[in-house]
Amino acid sequence: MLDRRTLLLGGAALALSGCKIFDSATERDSRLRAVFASQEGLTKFAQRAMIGDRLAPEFTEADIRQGMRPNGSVDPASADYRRMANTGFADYRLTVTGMVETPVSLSLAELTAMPSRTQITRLDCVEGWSCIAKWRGVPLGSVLTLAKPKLTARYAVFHCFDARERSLSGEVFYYESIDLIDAYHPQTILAYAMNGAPLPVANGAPLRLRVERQLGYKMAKYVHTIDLVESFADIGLGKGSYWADRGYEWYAGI
Ligand SMILES: Nc1nc2c(c(=O)[nH]1)N[C@H]1C(S)=C(S)[C@@H](COP(=O)(O)O)O[C@H]1N2
Ligand SMILES: [Mo]
Repeated sequence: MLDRRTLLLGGAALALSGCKIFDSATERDSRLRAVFASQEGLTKFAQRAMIGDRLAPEFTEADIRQGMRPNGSVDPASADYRRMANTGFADYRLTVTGMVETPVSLSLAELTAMPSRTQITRLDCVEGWSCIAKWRGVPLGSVLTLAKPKLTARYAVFHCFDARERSLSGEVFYYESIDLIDAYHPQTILAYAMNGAPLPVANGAPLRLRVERQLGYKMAKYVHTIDLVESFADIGLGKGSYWADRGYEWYAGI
């Protein structure tokens, strides 16, 4: 039978092994320690340990029961975006920059010519609803590989065309970020088609991220630039995303 002493010893042993993880992490990389030590780091670490490389569930055509409910921005107002939308995004380019060996700029034609992945997946919004749709796009990993991320790059930051609000220092544009583990996950794609048709403006045309093991707000719509960074401390309010800057979790695992 467990007595109080055994419990205490067990607790001490657990605490010790916990410290050991932190200490060896400290020796290797002090930033890693900071991540583990934070509450969010613990949540992310635990979720990662449980999901591993698992795929998010995929569905069948019969599971697509309704249109894809648009949420957040549905029609970016910037002049640049309006002009592009009016010409079928013929002069759209995706820029991949930052900590890469070869910055690249790709047209929609170039993106759609790359090998694609199609997946029927669900978007779960933090507001409590979800929608299933069929997405087709280019694996984000293939696009990053073209740009050759430097070894020190840790996050992909997605910059979007839609301003969500106006602050004293100007317009505040939507942005998101994921780490390179999620970026190279096989279901992480830059989608340009939805339910067999070009991606509608309301759902993020011409290109939006699908990162299937996280909540809807991670799936940046209207992406124009992917910036590879070592830290997102200097971007926006420093939390790695428009919504993380406003109190939501950066790692929104489901
Ligand atoms: N650029 C941009 N991306 C965005 C948003 C946004 O307002 N702007 N809203 C997010 C939220 S909260 C959700 S739930 C999904 C909604 O995607 P949908 O419009 O295709 O349903 O987009 C996400 N991506
Ligand atoms: Mo959302």
